[in-house]
Amino acid sequence: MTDLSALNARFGLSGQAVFKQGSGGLDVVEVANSRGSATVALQGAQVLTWAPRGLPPVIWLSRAAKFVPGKSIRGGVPVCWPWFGPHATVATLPAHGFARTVPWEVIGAQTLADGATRLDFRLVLNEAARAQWPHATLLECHITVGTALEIDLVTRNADRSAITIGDALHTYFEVSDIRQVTIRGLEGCPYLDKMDAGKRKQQAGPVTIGAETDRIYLDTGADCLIDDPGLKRRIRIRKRGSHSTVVWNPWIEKSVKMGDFGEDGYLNMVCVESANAADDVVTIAPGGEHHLWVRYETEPMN
Ligand code: TA6
Repeated sequence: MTDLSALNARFGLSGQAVFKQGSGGLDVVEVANSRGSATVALQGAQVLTWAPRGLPPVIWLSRAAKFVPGKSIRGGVPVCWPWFGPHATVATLPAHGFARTVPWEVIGAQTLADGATRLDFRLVLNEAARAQWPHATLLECHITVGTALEIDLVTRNADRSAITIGDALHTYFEVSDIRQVTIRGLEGCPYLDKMDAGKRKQQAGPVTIGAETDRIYLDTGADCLIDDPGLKRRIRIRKRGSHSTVVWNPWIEKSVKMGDFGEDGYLNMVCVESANAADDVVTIAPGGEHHLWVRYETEPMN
């Protein structure tokens, strides 16, 4: 049980960042400043919501999301670590790793000069996590909430041997209608099509979505743009330290089967995930570190 009063005494920022108990008893920190607002769950250091001040939400959170300690939350920015997708050899281990379903420690909170709020979290590997990942590895997540949302996921190898990780910021973006949306920046990229037995293909033109879509674009460091004519806005996704971009929408059948998308939830979301997946997994030398960094911003689309 988290001591919320102690957290607020140590890291609360009056009028800007307040730690409180959220849905399902999951502790969250609510951020509101002159430039934007967000909610972050301490489980998984998971951004659940974000909106620049005076603008509609940019991050999608399912209306049917389940908030159960130890279970993944549908929406927001789940942190996938230390592997992406199914575990390479042990099928019983959780998809996308364990980082998103364990409590993280708060290690910092500050107001930046431009009025944005920065929150710092650290994942301390508990016994269950070390059983799945027997390496001396430190993981931090630094989240900056303002008119942009910045997330820096930092893996440090404190072991005596190299480690290889897959990771992702598995971000759910809010859109007016997925059928009207265009995703640019991946033109010409090779991708693994998980809807076609993982076959390797090449992207021709911008990405549009009219059915279940699950693609791992490889060897791409490019920014992506989500053009949303319905909301007359473009979401710009900048990234560093990510060699893969995953595009996912479950469409109708899969979203109903998953049970936590809500009625037609699939229509209002698209995942564009900055990742290191499949061929792009990252090896970190002893003493080394790897940053997976993203910056999300919106701009009007005329
Ligand atoms: O990133 C796409 C994906 O790997 C899909 O295959 C689908 O499984 C999605 O992640 C959601 O996974 P989750 O474990 O959060 O239900």
